[in-house]
Amino acid sequence: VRRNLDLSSTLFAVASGPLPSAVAIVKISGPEAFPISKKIFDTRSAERVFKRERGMWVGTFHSTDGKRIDDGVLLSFVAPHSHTGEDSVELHCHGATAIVQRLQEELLKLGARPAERGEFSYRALHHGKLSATEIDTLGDLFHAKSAGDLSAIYSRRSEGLELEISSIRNQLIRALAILDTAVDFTDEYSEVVPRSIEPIQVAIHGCSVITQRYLSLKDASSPPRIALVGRPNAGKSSLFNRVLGRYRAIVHAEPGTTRDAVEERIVLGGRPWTLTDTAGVRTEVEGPEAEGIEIGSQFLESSDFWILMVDGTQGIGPVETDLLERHGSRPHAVIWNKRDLPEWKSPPATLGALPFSSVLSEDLGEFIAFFESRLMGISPTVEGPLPTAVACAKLEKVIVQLRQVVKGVEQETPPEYLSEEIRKVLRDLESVVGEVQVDDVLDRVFGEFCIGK
Ligand SMILES: Nc1nc2c(ncn2[C@@H]2O[C@H](COP(=O)(O)OP(=O)(O)OP(=O)(O)O)[C@@H](O)[C@H]2O)c(=O)[nH]1
Ligand SMILES: [Mg+2]
Repeated sequence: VRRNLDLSSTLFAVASGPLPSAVAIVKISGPEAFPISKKIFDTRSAERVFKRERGMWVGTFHSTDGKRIDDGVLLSFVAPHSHTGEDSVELHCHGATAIVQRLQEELLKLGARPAERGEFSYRALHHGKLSATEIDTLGDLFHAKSAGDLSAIYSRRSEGLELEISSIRNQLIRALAILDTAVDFTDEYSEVVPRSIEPIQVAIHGCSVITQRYLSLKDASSPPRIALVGRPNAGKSSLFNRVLGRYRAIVHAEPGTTRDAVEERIVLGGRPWTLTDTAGVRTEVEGPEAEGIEIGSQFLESSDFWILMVDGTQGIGPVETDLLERHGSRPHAVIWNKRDLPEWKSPPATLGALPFSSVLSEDLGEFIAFFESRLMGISPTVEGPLPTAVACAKLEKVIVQLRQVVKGVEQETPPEYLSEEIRKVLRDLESVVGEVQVDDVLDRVFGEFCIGK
C-alpha cells in the first residue's frame, strides 16, 4: 500500500458519485484552499467569504480567464473547523461531466493536486480531527449494507469482546502450564506435550468465531434468496416491479409472459436479498415456456424463502396445492393478489395470506411490513460483539501463530520453544482489545478508502 504522508500540498477530489449526477461535490483541502478558490469563484458577499468559521455562499464558478463554468454553492471551513483540520472548501456544482472536468482542470492549473485514496481521512487523523478508532469505524461503515450492520457497528462495545478474548487467554494459559511441565520432564515428551493441543485448538476456534463475525459484515457474496412463484398471470412480475420501484420484468395480460427467471437485489427488513421473478407454474406445457417453468422450480428449491402469488379472483387450484404440499414446510408466504377487482374473494383464513393489489399504491407499504416480520428469522445478522478491522487482522495473525504451535507439537519441537511462542501470542491477544493505534489504520486508509474520502 502506497502511503502518501505529504501534508504541504493542497488536495482536491470529486467526493460525490459517478457522473453525470444531479449535483457533484468537489472537495479542496490544504494551505492554498482559499486563495485557489477565490480565483475561480465569484460571489456578491466576496469580502466575507473565508472569514467565518464555516460559511455557505451562492455564486458563479469560472475559469481563471473569466469563462463561466457553472452557478453553484461554495462551502468554506476555516482551519481547524473542518473535516481535515485544514482550510477546506466544497464546491457544489451541477453534476455534468464537462463542468466537473473544467473545475478540476482549473484547480490543477492553480497548483492543487488530485487526492489519493484516503488522503482526506489521513489529514483528519494527522490533525487530530478523527481518532484511529473512528477511522476504523468509518472503514466498516463503508461495508454496511443493512440496518442490522449499522446497529452492529454503532453499538460496538469492547466489553463483550474482552470477555471472549479472556476466555481464549485462559485456554492458552492451560496450554502453557502443560508445556512448562514438559520442560521439567523432558523424557516424557510424547506423554505430556500433545495434551497442549486441545486447549490450543479451542483457542483457535474462539478466534475464528470472532473473525468470522467481521468477515460476514464485509462479505459481498450473494445475499439470501427469495423466489416469487405462482400460476401464469397471477401478478408475479407486477409485484417484482413494484418492489424494485421500476419496470424490470415484462408485465402482460397474456399468461406465460415471463420465460426466464429475472433476478434483482432488493432491501427488505433492513437486509439485502436477491428477489427472483420466475415463469408461471402450470401443470401441462411444452416448448420454451416449459423450460422457463423448469428454471422457476429450480429457483424455488434453492431459495431461502418463497412467495406464492395467487390471483385472488381465481383462488387456489391444483398448481398451488401441489406447490404448498411439496414446499410448504420451507419458509414461505402467500399473497392474495388483485384485491382491487370486484371478482376478488378473501383468502381462506388458514393460509395466513396477505390480501394485496399491485395496482393500489398503499399496498406496497403493507407488503413491506408483512415481510419484514417474516424474513427476520431467516436473515442472518451479526451475532455477538463485532471486532474492528484492526482487531480482526490481529486475530487472524494469532490463528496463524497458534497453528504453527500445533504443527510444532506434531514435529516434537522442544517445549520451551513452544511456550515462548504462546507467550508471544498472549501479548498479541492483549493488543486486540486495546486502543487502536494510528499505525494500525494507515494501510487501511490508504488501501481501502476511496478517493475523496
Ligand atoms: N387489476 C389488477 N391487475 C393486476 C394486478 N397484478 C397484476 N395484474 C395484471 O395481471 C396481468 C399479469 O400480470 P403479470 O405481473 O405479468 O403476471 P405474472 O404472474 O408475472 O405472469 P407470467 O409471467 O405469465 O407468469 C397483467 O395484465 C397485470 O397488469 C392487480 O393487483 N390488480
Ligand atoms: Mg411474469
